[in-house]
Amino acid sequence: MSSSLYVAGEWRTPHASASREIRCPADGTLVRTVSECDAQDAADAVAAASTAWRSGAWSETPERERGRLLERAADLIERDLEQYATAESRDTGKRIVEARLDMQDVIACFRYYATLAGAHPGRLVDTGDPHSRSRVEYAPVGVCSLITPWNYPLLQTAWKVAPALLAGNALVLKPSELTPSTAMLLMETLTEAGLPTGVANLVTGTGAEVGEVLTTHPDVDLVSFTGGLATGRRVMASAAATVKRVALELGGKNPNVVFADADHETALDYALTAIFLHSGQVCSAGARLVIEESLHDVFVDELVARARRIRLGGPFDAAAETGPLISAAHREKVDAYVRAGIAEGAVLRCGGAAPSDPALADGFYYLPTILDGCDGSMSVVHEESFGPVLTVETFRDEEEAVRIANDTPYGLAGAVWTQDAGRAQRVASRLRHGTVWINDYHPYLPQAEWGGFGQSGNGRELGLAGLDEYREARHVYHNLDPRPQHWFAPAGRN
Ligand code: TXE
Repeated sequence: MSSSLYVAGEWRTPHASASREIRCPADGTLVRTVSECDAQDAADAVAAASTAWRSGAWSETPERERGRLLERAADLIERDLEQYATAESRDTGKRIVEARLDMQDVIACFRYYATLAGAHPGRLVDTGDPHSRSRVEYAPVGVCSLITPWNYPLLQTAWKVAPALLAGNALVLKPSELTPSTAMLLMETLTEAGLPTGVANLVTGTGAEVGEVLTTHPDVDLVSFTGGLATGRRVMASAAATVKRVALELGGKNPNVVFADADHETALDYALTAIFLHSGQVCSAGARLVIEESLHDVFVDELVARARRIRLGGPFDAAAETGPLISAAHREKVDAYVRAGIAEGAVLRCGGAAPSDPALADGFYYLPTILDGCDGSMSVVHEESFGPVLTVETFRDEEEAVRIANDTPYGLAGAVWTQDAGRAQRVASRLRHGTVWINDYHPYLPQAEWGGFGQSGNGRELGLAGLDEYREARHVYHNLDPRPQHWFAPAGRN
């Protein structure tokens, strides 16, 4: 077993002797055994970050130099891309081609934040008075706890680490206990790129033990968390006692709205990738098909036919189109949502079970599933199953389409398909979701903000707002000609 506790620039032996086997969800093969760190290990990591932060070694490094380090990190990840992608595939079970794309997106994220170095230093403010000057400038927040999930392990890490470092913070990263490998590689990369000792630290372990310390420790100034809604609520409550800054990305239940005038072949094709990419383990997955009634029958029949043909397989199976779920427990959860949907009146059109193929028996696979005849009262429609499960709802007019699409406690992403440009814009501007696609699904850009309305979370990642999460605005007011004001009685007056 190699240590997975990276503190103050070295791989340390954790206090706890516990360990965890990381097994590939596609076939159960052992990937590696890592340390299951404890609360003391987490506190040590916070102490190291705090020391590095207070030393000023990074926070006082000019921002342009910090940007150059991000550039170097991007170059190194590019150099080691195959190693990163393989590690990510083995931890998550996702296809190697997808993992490679994820790594390209990681590189793009580091490069994007590198381009912001020195570009937004603050602004002068007009005081309206020639005898004063005023400016707003930015300071790092301090010590950041970055807590990430298992579906896009390094990508979601990059969205946090790159802006946190550009802004001059120190950090403690806690990856999902199921997928730590690429976070471990990242520590090596950042060190090789020249990051000062203690600025980036890594603790592997459970949310209950390590996560608890990272969200309550008084020396932590900010918590950025991506994960499930229930855990997000706990994180926010834990952080409240010391009024930490909190940024949450908590998934979604995203509507894919298809009008009858949409280009059918394209809408069909994208409806499949919207939900079945990475077996639905995508926070922005198009899990709710909201389709105009007149198009429903022909569209859903063809969707079902195509979903049945999707080929499941492991990361290195060139014929596979999508992979397994992350764990047995997660597959049970997904299946429970499907059962509940059927019990509440949904019609199972395909899937709804693990595949019978013996070649897939050692993995946590689940067949692409379509539930027809759904409505907003069903738990499978309003709660996130986070699996390859598509629910189908119908609408009769634009008003009803918008109402159904917004009928969710979440608000992360949604799409609208129509050839009527006016309608596309009208609907897009009424969707209460942080990302809206028109005649597309899934693209995102590092330079455009990502985040949710409603219970999909608060704060934003990516874009300039994604940097602002990690910096404090400070207003500096300079009186150029200070004189007594005599608001209160001057000295000597009775
Ligand atoms: O995630 P958790 P889980 C959703 C999806 C999924 C559900 C549960 O619906 O089915 O969440 O998945 C850490 N304090 N998403 O249970 O628990 C944990 O160790 C601090 C959506 O796997 O949210 C991990 O590092 N941290 C999502 C991280 O939180 C704690 C991606 C996420 O785990 C903690 C993944 C605690 N008390 C799941 N408890 C998205 N938004 O993309 C756990 N953690």
